[in-house]
This record gives sequence, structure tokens and C-alpha cells, in this order.
Amino acid sequence: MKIRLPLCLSLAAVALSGCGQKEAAPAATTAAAPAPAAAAPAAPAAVRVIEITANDTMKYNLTTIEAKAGETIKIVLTNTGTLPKEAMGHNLVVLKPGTDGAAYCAAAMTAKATEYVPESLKDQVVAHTALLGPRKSEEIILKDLKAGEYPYVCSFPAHFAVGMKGVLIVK
Ligand SMILES: [Cu+2]
Repeated sequence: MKIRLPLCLSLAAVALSGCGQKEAAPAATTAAAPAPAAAAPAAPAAVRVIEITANDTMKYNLTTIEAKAGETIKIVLTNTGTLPKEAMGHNLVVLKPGTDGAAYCAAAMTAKATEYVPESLKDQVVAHTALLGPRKSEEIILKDLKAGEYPYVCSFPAHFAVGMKGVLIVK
């Protein structure tokens, strides 16, 4: 296309019609040309850090995260509350696009042994933090995000039901 464009423009100056349609068809022949440059190792992209807090009122401070396709992000979850983990633990489970967060959390309720992240549903999970007690923090890194809407939830019993959830929107 780099070669064709000036030609196209110069033709357009002479004859205003027909140029675009005629030149568009053989585009496939130019597709291979930039491959060597594209295959070169990309410089490591900066990792954007997203801080999310959870507290004793069962709320995340962020319920929407936006990211770009291909981006790598680090989510740092901090439990800023003071109640004991057994009564008010929080985690952050990023689910695959299209996953029903309510159904996931309903199933997770019975998975106390694995801190409410059921082994049987791990294929629905992109990444998750541990269950955090008061003043604890943990990060997860999501690499090379694909476009989609990823629900995220706290799977501690009943926390989803009171609104401990959000969505990561990757465009
Ligand atoms: Cu929670």
C-alpha cells in the first residue's frame, strides 16, 4: 500500500473515478512485504498498574477497568478493611468473557477448602488473587489481553450478591 498510494493519488489528480476500486483488489500481493519488520522482537511494553481496594463494606473501589487489546496489566488488590479474613475475606477472580459471575460465585460458595475458588471451574478463570485478610495485598498480571468483556468478582460467600463485582473491558 505504501507503493500504491502515491500512484493512486497521482492518478486521482488526472481522473477522479475508478482508482480506488481498481487498486484495492490485488492488496494480497503486498501483504508479505512488511513481514520481516513485524517479526522483529517487540520492545517490552510498560505494564500498567491498576490498584483495586476492597473493604469491610464489601465494595471494590473500581467496577470498570478499560484496557487495550494486546496490553499487559497488573491488578493489585488490597483489602483495606479490618475484619478477620474468615468473616470478611476478599479476592478478585477475573472470569473469561461470557462467564456468568453469579453462577460462578454460587458454585464457589461451597469451595471453602480452596478459598472459594473451585477447582472444578478453573476453566472459567483467567486469573485470581488469593483470599486476602485485612491489610493484605496481592497482584495478578494479565498478559497480552484479548478483546472482550471480562467479569471480575469477589467469590467470598455473598459478596457478589451485594455488588462486589466489576468488568474489565478490553478493546
Ligand atoms: Cu469480598
